[in-house]
Amino acid sequence: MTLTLLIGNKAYSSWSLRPWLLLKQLDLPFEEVVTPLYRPDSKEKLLAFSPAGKVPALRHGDSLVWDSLSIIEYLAETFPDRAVWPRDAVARALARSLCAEMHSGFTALRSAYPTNFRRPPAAIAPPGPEAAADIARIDAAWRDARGRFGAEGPFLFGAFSAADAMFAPVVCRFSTYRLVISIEAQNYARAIEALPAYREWVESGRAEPWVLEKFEK
Ligand SMILES: N[C@@H](CCC(=O)N[C@@H](CS)C(=O)NCC(=O)O)C(=O)O
Repeated sequence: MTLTLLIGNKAYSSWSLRPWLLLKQLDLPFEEVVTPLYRPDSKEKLLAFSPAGKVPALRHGDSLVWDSLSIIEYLAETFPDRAVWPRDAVARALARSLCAEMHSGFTALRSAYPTNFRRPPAAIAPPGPEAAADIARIDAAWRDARGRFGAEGPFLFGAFSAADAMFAPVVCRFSTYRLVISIEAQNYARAIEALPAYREWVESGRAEPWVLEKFEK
């Protein structure tokens, strides 16, 4: 059964990157449908695929799943032989908590530093107190997961997991805007950036013809 993933512009769509990167890392073949966002016909195209009218969305046979976290859980359930979550229960509880925290939070960081894979790295305005608190919390969360569960590899829980997929767009924000993070967080970010799949996403985003001014401030 074919997996078909609906995604937005690779240059800007942080939510789309998450399931895309996870599918690649799990070595699950899939077809991608790229729909450029915020154009006059975008909504109609998104709604033709998913009733939520947003990316990402995944079609798999009769199943349609939307929202990056739901897609992650669907993949974990449908492909139990693939390591979507850490095998250890304590690590898995932390991984799920971090994913939920990322999914529903860090709004100050997100709005001050939009994901933009095309933008040449350069510092812009320094973070205000709320964005600085978001950055500090993410840095601490990464160090905590790596310190407790990361001994077997370079990722948050050693081997690549859903938690890394969820935080991958933050790696882009930290690098693009040259935000100050700890050496441990920098090393983790370098491990994500070294992934061939992550590189593939970045290159594809840079090659896209669409420019969205609201993400280019
Ligand atoms: N929480 C959702 C967020 C989905 C979302 O807001 N996607 C944005 C782009 S990254 C979108 O589809 N925007 C297009 C629109 O609203 O028309 C998820 O994780 O999938």
